[in-house]
Amino acid sequence: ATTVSGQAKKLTIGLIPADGIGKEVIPGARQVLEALPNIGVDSPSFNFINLDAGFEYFQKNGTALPEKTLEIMKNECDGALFGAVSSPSHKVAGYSSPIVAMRKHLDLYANVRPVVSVASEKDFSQKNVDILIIRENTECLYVKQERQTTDESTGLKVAWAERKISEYASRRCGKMAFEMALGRDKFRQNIPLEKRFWKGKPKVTIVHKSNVLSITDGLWRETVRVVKENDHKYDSVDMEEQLVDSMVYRLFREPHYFDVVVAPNMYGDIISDGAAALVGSLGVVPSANVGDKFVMGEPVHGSAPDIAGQNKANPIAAIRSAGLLLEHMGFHQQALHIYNAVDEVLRRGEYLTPDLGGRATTQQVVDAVIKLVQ
Ligand code: GGG
Repeated sequence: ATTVSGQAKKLTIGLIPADGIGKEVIPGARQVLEALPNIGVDSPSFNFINLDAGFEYFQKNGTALPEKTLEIMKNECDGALFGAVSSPSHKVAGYSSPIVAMRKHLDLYANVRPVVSVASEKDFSQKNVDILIIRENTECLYVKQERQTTDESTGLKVAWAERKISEYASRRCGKMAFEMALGRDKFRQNIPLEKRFWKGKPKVTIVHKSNVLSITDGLWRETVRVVKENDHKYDSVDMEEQLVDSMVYRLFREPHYFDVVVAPNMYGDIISDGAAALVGSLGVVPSANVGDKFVMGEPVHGSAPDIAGQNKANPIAAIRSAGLLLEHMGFHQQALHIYNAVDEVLRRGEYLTPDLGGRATTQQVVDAVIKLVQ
């Protein structure tokens, strides 16, 4: 769907705000994309298509992910931005998480989650954290093969969940981790050494629990290791492993120890929410769901029903996710422009939402970013 008129590419972006604060932060991210000036010859312009999904949509229409949303994304969009979904914690007949389904249908096999410190006037972030978490995005326990039986001896219920780890998915996720470790290293070479958060060789940490789950996590660990061992291209990247429990401990004690972290779906989900606490709030951590043919930006935070509709939600994670979307579509300069504007707003500390100790509204933060982007 990318068209070229003169020098400018027109990108069609699907917007799926979904539930809760998704409806506030995704329009904010859209405004920032619309405000991007022409930078370089490749500067894109945008065409947006609003698309439905989510639990609120399910309650009105009986489906959480209409066919039409998937079809438009596949056939008309160059990329997408997703907000947040509030799946209930109990089983609801006919309901299934739309974000889990979208990642699967669009084959968005890696969820890329940068967690980076910002030196701010306000003291909300640990210093010198620069971690890229890569979460496998299509399998693990999130294949949702659950069932319930009754224990014959006690007559009590037993719940089971099947976990899938495939060599195919582990390999491509591992490859993504080593490629990104090389990419980050190349990018850092342009930053003076004293200003780099990470000063050493690039490093990939493989997260697993194969001392207990020797078949599933064992396959994950071995497959990711082999990605490096079989390709000299990755000789300059250090590789190490952490059991997921010690990984969490170390993440909180020594966040500077990590560069790229690659994890199966559920460990990656949990670790990245935890890591957000190191840099101020879940409200600042973005992600991109990346496949070979499609990218979907998505803030790491959820739908936050407690603050939804109050113009209080932090739009930074969604704005950075729009930047990540552009980055993974090859528009590096434009992405950097967004990241720099966001970092400056955080650094100045004048417009911060309540999660970062401020009083600014969602729209005030969006406006502050736009002022620096234009
Ligand atoms: N943007 C991330 C998000 O919505 N997180 C909440 C979450 O993980 N939801 C899963 C679901 O509700 O299905």
